[in-house]
Amino acid sequence: MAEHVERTFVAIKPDAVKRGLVGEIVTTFEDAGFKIEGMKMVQATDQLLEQHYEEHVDKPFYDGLAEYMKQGPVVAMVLEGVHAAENVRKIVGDTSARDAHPATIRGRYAHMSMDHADAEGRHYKNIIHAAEPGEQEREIEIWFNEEELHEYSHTHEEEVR
Ligand code: FUP
Repeated sequence: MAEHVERTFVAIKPDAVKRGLVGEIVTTFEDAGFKIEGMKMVQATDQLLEQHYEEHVDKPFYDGLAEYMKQGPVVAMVLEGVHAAENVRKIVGDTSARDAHPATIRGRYAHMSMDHADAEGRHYKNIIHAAEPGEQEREIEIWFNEEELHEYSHTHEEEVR
């Protein structure tokens, strides 16, 4: 892989799957030129989520987060591109839809805030997860086996990158 080309991990969360947003979200990443190296539907388990959210496992919101992530299947993806982790998070937008730019995935499909979720006693749902830079290989290993990831030549490698 060229110096700046990397893989990153994305999970389309159960609320987005239930809302029928999978196609739009996948299209958004394809339109930006990312190569899909792996994609599958997964019912998350407690064990998988404890590994994935190891930095949040002891926080007060963790139980609600885990319930939310188990309320239906997620679509797990590995995307490859230039500065992929950073660029995918830019497209995903701020954690809270209230703060997310309306051109981002979180800003386009929600207008929710953590304050409102807290006031209503609900867990905050934010459509999608994208790995922070430096975390992506750890997360890919949790969600995928290497044989589920595919190497092939993408048109963007020749025409756009
Ligand atoms: P992000 O990197 O944008 O996915 O956000 P974080 O890693 O900070 O948070 C992970 C998940 O925990 C988010 F989807 C939202 C949730 N969360 C809460 O529900 N409450 C909080 O106070 C912080 C995060």
